[in-house]
Amino acid sequence: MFCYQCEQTKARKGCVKVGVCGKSPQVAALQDLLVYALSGLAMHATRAHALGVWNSDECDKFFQSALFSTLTNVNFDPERFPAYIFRAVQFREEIRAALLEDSMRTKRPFDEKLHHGPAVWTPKKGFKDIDFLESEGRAVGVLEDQAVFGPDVNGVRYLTIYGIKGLAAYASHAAALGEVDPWVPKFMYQAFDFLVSADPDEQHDLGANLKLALKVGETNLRVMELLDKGHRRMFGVPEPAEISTKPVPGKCIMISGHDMMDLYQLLPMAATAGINVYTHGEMLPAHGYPGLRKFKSLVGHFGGAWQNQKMDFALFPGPVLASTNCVVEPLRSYRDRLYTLNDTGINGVKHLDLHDSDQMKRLIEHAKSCDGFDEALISKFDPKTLTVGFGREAITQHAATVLNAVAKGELQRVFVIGGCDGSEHKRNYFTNLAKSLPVQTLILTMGCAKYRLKDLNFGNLGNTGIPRVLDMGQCNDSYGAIMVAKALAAALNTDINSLPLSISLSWFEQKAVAVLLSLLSLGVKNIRIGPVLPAFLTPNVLQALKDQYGLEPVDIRHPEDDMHHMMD
Ligand code: FSO
Ligand code: SF4
Repeated sequence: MFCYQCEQTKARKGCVKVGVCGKSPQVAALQDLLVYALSGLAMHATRAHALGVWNSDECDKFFQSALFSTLTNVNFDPERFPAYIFRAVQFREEIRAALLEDSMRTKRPFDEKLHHGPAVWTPKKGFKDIDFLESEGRAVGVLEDQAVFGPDVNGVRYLTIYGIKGLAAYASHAAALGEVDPWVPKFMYQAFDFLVSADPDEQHDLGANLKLALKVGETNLRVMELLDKGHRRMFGVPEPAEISTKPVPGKCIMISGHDMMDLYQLLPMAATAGINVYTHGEMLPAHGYPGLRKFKSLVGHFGGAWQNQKMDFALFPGPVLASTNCVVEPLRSYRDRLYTLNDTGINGVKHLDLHDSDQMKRLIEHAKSCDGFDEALISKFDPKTLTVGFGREAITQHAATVLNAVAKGELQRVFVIGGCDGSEHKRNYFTNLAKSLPVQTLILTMGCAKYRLKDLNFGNLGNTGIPRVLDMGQCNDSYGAIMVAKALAAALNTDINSLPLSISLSWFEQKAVAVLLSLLSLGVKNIRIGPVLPAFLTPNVLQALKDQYGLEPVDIRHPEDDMHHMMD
């Protein structure tokens, strides 16, 4: 195996024996093969769309969901991948039939490029032989591409692929909320088509590849806009709210991940059954939405960021649902209480469909059979209060106060500290950076990176009554931060890069890659990224990004130096 798609990759080069995340070589090969099969589908879809001879919402949805299954910490179950691969080939053949029919009818020549590689790949031994699929997958990964394109161009190709994976994940969340834009999957097909079938000169051109990567960022902006719209339409505008982490007595279920629709599905059923629901990790921002808070069954939040799940899930006295990333191989102590949903999967762990009433009944029975919280257990926890819900609306409501604070010198700079969290000690950098900031600063957080600051008290900004740390929500709510920055720039009659605003991006996986590309596509400069740089970007490519966008690595050992540079 060779995988270097996330920040924790082995020795900052690539996982080769087994993933640091726990991904097996078999799953790595099956995921590579799935991406290969999807690129064959994309080649056909691009041509069929251009000719107007095929369109399928179902295929668009499948394409996004299949890509989502290959993100870091989503699906570790080898048994799930043959079905994804089969479906990708099945859709490809459906589109091929439409293209052939069109060619016969119109006498338009059938594209030669559709006679090779992923356009025609079918497993000789069928789709059920996992070992055979694994051997096929081993021949179509990063290293095989690198032999063709060289490290620089290949790095940018994978920047695009990982960005599209993040984009696909966000598009899946948006689709769950009923928000789709057909332009988005069309772009994804075209991007994969470029990667596998553009003319060789273009495929090897670093500039053309960088342009495509930025287009991924631009498309991701649209997807984050859809998500923002969907969340508000379904659950209302987020409002600041304080949540105690003190559990309450009673039987319980916990839900982690990003998919608020899963929580929305769960809450009424839990309410009817008298089961309390807790959020975990990236579900915390749910408490800011009026349309979710209205359910009495949503009683609180338990635990910290995704990387604490082994401890948090083990302590939780009820079933735990992993709606999306990040889920990891469970401990034996809670394995039988864990359920995966949607595209998440763990070998041997129950997979649940929240829309299946029989499965839901069994989940509720399971919760009733678990211990739940009682006073003795509750007394073992040290409760904290978390504040969420500072969406773009809550912040822009205070725009006049903020601008006044700028004029009075009470506010010198706004820092965005957002993105992912992770277990590495070096991620303390983001805590230390925040601690080093002068009191005349505001800090906007989003994503699970917020957990790095949750135990600290930063007080208020001068006499404004505005807390210095404002949590804007999930990682996709970086869209809201962009809207706030645009509003501030408009009010001050300037552009985003001239604002007293610094961005420190804590990246871990492919959603963060998509967000970074979105920021670059807007021309945002001088972003600092860490704790370490993506292994797939070579020194030459990083230099190009530094020259063009001022992209800098964080200085892990000297957050104060970074603070001074940014304040200057
Ligand atoms: Fe975190 Fe995981 Fe939201 Fe990521 S839970 S690390 S960027 O998946 O998606 O912030
Ligand atoms: Fe390694 Fe990350 Fe790939 Fe897992 S997802 S195998 S940790 S690079």
